[in-house]
Amino acid sequence: MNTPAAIELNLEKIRKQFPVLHQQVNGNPLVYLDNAATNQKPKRVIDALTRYYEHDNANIHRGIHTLAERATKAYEETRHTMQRFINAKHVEEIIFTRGVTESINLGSSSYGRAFVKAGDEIIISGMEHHSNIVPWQLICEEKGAIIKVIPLSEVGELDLDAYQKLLSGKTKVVAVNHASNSLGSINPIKEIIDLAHQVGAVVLIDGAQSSAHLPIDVQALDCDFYCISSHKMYGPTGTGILYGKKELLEKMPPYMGGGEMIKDVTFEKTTYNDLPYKFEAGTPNIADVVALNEAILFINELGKENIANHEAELLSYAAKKLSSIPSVRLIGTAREKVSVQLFVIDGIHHFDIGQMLDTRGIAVRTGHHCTQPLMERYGIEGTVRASFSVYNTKEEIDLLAEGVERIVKFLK
Ligand code: C6P
Repeated sequence: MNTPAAIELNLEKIRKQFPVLHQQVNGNPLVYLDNAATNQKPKRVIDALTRYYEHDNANIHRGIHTLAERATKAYEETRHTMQRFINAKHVEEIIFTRGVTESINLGSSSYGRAFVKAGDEIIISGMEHHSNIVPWQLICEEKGAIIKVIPLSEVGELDLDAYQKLLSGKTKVVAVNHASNSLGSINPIKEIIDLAHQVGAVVLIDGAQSSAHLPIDVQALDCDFYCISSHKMYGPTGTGILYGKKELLEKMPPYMGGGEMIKDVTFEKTTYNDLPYKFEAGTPNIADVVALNEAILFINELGKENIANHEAELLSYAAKKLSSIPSVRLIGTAREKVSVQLFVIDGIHHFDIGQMLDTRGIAVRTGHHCTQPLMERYGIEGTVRASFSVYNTKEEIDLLAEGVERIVKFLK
């Protein structure tokens, strides 16, 4: 893994690499604070997409002509870069998907179909995204298995004592996020994984909110599955990966049938391709996978530690500024967090806040953030969410705080 020395990031230089940031929205310079939904793309990623379509476009793993070979090479190069990015032992442990949602569905459906049976238990946490709840409910419904939920404290930290009590010989799978898209909490996944392994359960980690911010070493973590979306780490939409331990993936049945995932087809019987192709049926999202390579290199060159340090500074600055505004209430104040901050203003609907901020060019997310059970835990319907990325500045947070202050003054 590439770990450049700790450096102060040159924000001006970084911002120049993101064309989308340099525009006016509703007559104001864009302040993009919706990075947990999807972050923006540096020019090198956009250029890689164009370059691919202008020079190399062909289907992969099929043709023997020059373009097909170039396209295949570029696609497979991203697999190798991703292998190094998460320190996977084998390159065939990296399966390209459409993103975390598909990665979790692939994992839950294929592993679940083969190994989950009636009466088994699947543990998730109270701060999961719907993508890490519903796929497990589907498999539980099909198999007669049961979901158990790890509770969390008021500040947004998982209750590990309660987790230990939930674990038993019946636990087949533990599925939790590395970092919460709503609360920002970074979960102690190494401890969660080790405890699950003690009862023989496999562990799937939803890495949607960690891949751009936290170091990931799947071998050190010893997780069984790890899911990543490209578009949350400066890469294109529509692609991502499922990492799975080779010995597990080999035992799992295919998720989808079609071209590419087969060795031999007759009307009587089909034999399946080797990993990773067994799980990559059909023509994949070649161009976006190719451009994802540039996004990983972008992160590596800046250094995740440097990115994380900058974002941590932004987060604590934002938390301080927002909490000093009368009637603003922060939700999610765990000790370890990625750069996501939820807040509500008592008496003002979050949609109104979002809309009024948009008139000032400030993009935030409002609503339940695809975590309805979590909102229920806090007795609220939704919140405003500001989430920060490597290109954000303290000046932008000042604009957010000023906007919120005005809304409070205007509406109260
Ligand atoms: N969260 C957000 O605004 P996809 O959409 O498949 O790339 O990722 C789904 C997903 C799964 N888990 C977590 C923790 C996530 O944050 C997300 C996506 C976005 O918070 C869009 S809902």
